[in-house]
Amino acid sequence: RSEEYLYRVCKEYFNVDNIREIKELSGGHINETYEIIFDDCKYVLQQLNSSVFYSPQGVINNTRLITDHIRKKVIYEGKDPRRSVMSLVKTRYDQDIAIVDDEYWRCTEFIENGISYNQVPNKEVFYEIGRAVGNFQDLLSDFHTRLIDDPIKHFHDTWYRYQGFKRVVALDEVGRVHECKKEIKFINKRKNKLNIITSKIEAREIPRRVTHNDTKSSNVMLDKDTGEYLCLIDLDTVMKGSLLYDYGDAIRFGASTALEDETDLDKVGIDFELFESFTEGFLLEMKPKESELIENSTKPISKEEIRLLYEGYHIITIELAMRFLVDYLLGDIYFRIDKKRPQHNLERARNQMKLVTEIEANEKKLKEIINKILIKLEYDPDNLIQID
Ligand code: GN1
Ligand code: MG
Repeated sequence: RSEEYLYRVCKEYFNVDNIREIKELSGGHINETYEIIFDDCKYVLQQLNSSVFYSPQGVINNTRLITDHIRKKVIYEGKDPRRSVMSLVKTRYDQDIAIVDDEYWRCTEFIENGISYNQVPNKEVFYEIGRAVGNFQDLLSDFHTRLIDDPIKHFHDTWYRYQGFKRVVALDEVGRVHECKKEIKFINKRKNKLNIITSKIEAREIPRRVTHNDTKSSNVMLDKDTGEYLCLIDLDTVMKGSLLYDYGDAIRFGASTALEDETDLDKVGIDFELFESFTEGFLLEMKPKESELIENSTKPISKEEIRLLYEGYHIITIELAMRFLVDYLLGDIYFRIDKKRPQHNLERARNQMKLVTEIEANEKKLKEIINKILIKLEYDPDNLIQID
């Protein structure tokens, strides 16, 4: 990005004469992000990738609605709204988005003294992250699903993605299928699992909720001093979905013993202590509080959802393996890759497949941990998962 261009974007929002520094923030696989530093404050400026989000304006409208809703609630709860919810900054012309040379930019307030983790350092941190994810669900439980658009169609529609995967394999557009025979077989072998959650949503056996859909630990802000959770960031994928995927995706990423693109597969496994602490934080927040006895049907987690928590973790991990593999087979057009690693997406796919194998080998153990937490949190015994 040229400095000249970035300044033109900034000009939509600020008096650029006062900018001290513009720093690029790396980390995300999709959007481009910068920190804009002034003498006494900071902002986060982000380009919305319009080949991923077909309607950036739709994304930003969702963010506006959701953050306004959450802001009212956190103020009511006596929390600091500048830190307990992401805040969009308006342009000079009072818009939530700036369009500069046909590119879409969005600006948010920098959250002071916050921290987020690419790798979870200990169980206390992951417990708080679990609470943050559960609390986000709680804050949005009374937000009507019809008020928001789907910024990406069929995002966690694992079954639909599988149909796409089969087409990509059949077409073999960039001639990489022969390198990935084993990986393709791995996905095909699990095909029957892939529609478990989506079909239950369709059948209304589990609720369609407003969910975050990208609950990586790096998208959760905690207070740097106290360690307590502040809020979820990266709200681009907030849309209708299942909380099982929010639960599963957070654990997939955060309770793995290695990073998502680690190539030494012996290092990739499940950190059971982290699995347990996240589950506890999450289920604590998902439990109905005494004061709000259930009028709102989607409020507390349902028995059927509890029964499927393990599947949420298992299926989202297969989904990510499949998504990385598909992108490799298409010639790396979606996820940003490290230029020095031509097989980066294939490496990510293999990493996730190793994790899937570990999850499957430990199904019973994982379900037992979930049950242990349900008992500890005094959930109705009726909710315990049957283990066979
Ligand atoms: C992408 O952009 P980032 O890194 O927050 C992706 C997620 C994946 C994640 C895997 C819009 O998220 O779905 O889980 O990479 N976001 C989109 O690390 O596709
Ligand atoms: Mg994201």
